[in-house]
Order: sequence, then structure tokens, then C-alpha cells
Amino acid sequence: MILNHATKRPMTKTYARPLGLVTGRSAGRLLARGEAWPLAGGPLAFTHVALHQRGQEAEVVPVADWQPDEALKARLTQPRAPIASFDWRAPVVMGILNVTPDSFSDGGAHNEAAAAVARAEAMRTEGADIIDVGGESTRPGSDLVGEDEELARVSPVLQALQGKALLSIDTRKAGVMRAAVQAGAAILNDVSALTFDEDAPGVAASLGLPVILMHAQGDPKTMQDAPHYEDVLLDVYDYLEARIEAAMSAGVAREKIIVDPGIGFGKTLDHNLALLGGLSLFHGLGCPILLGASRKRFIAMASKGEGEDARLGGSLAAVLQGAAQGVQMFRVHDVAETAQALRIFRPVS
Ligand code: PT1
Repeated sequence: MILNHATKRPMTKTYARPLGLVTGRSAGRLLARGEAWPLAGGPLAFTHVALHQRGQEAEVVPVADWQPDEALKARLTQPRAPIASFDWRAPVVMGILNVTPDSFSDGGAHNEAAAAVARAEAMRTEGADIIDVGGESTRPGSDLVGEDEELARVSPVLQALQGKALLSIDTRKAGVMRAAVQAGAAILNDVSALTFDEDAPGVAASLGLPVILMHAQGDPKTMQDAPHYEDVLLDVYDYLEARIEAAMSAGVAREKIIVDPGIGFGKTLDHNLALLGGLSLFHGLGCPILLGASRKRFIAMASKGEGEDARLGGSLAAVLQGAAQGVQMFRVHDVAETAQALRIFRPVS
């Protein structure tokens, strides 16, 4: 393989973005004729791929005329291994539970934990399949939180929720991962894709838990200053591919990895919209995809500058954009509305 001298990437690496997503009986007919291929094991199938190469216009070809290498074909088409209780045949809703000082404002540690537990239980009732507990804000401009502080925030909540809901822990710190697992967390969610804490890859591997690897450019404090990409879709893809390799080298099984393009993490409005439009590309990584666009700033930027509490329309549109491209998991604030939208949305059949 010839590598580009500057980028160390193969000169002619081809990235394949599934297009023409169908389901139901028409998918069945097309699959039988070889005119569609299953996407990640179904229920969606795709009839075309957009083939991307760096610096060139994408070329759209029917799958019947395409001969990818077998490894890429398998990653695009094979079912994903189950993770926790998820078989990936239906979208998974992850409810956001922020346990930061300003999230539950009535004050007092006990009251805060009790309010967090009540919110988690409400999200379960509204249709959340898993609750993502986070004690460090990673939104743009946020300051670092020390490990002890983060632990003090999340531990009481995790303990109170143990056995009541499936839990993930949103953290970049190995010590918090360890403690969270003790308290019953089933999935690790790391917005730094195991790069922030040098102990995180080894700890994630030794805990044996599924891990969400998210793309970010820069750290939360400064990431929105001047985000830059050569090609945002392909750059994010290559980063996630490299982080999957790194996690596997540390001992995390590929079957335990979920990938996430990291909407809002070091991205301009155009970058975020390009990622949303091209989500199906990430199926080529061979892992379930998580999308977290809920109430993020880019919605206001693309619209009329609405505040966080007035971004439901855009949040739901992003979820449906994902669902139409076979995204398996959605991290959201508005669980009831998201679950309702997903019940109504059916890709064209
Ligand atoms: C996410 C995510 C996350 N987002 C995963 N974990 C946040 N796996 C926290 C804004 O632009 O997308 N995926 N954990 C929250 N981070 C942000 C980033 C919140 C940007 C808001 C913005 O408004």
C-alpha cells in the first residue's frame, strides 16, 4: 500500500457512504436480487454507496456494481454484536442525566441526588433504555473538574440508581470509570475516546465493559475557537478508526465498541451539518453508532438563536436524520418526545 508522505494515509483510501436506505418488503425484494445490501445486519438495507476519496468528488454507484474489499463489505453489512441488552434491531434511547452543581438547583447534596434519581426514573418511564450519568460538563468553554469532585457528584447518584436502570458513565477519567462500575455502570462513555487519561485504555479493557468512543477536536475549554478539518467526514472517520485500533491494542474487543462523531465538539455549524448528513459513512467502522445532538448550539446557529429549552424541533430532526441512516443509539434530553418520534418514523419501504 502506498502511503501519502505527509498524512501517512493510503493514497487511494476509499470511504463508502451507504445511500438509498430502504426497509420492509421492498428491501426484501432488492436484497434477493442483489440490488441492496443489509446495513449492519438490517432492518435497513442500502442500494447505493457514495465512494469518497480525499480531494475528489464522491462517486455514487449501485451496490450491484461495486466490489469493495471483503473486510469493508463485512463491516458495512454484518449484524452488530449485542451490547448490554441491546440487539440493535430497534433504536436505543439514552437519557442524559447531568449531575453538575447547577443541574438540580434546589441545593444540598442529598436533595441533588434525590432529584437526579427522580429525573432518571422519569426518563425510564418516558422510554429511556439507558441513563447516561455525567459529573463533568464537556460543553464548549467548560473547565476541568478534578477526579475527587467528579466522583463526589456521580457516586451517590449511581449508587441510588443501581439495579433500577441500565447506566452508562460519561467520564474521561479512569478512576471514575472504576468507581462507576463498582456502583453498577454497564457502559463507559468517554468523549475523549480514551485519550484524556493515559490509564483509561487499560482500565476500560480490564473492566471488560462496552465503551463509547467519541470524536472531539481539542478540549472542551477551547475546542470551538477555530475548528479545522481537511474533510470533516473523512477526518472524523479516520480518527474513530484509529481510536478503535488503539482500544483494541489495549485489550478492548471490537464487539464492545460504540462510535460517536461528537456533534458540537470542535466543530463549526457546517462541520456539524456535514456530519449529520453523512452519518451512514460511520457504519464502515463496523460498530454501532451513537448520535448526541440534543439541544446543542448548532441548532440555534442554523435556526434563530433559540435558547437550550427551545431546541426540541432541531433535536428531533437530528434524531430522525440519524434514524434514516441506521444510527442505532441516541443520546437525548427529551426522552418522551424522542421515543415518540422514533415510533412514528419509518424509513421508506
Ligand atoms: C455526545 C456527548 C456526550 N455530548 C457522547 N457523550 C455531551 N457520547 C456530553 C453545544 O454545542 O455528543 N456524545 N457527553 C455534551 N457536550 C456538549 C457539546 C454539549 C456541545 C453542548 C454542546 O451546545
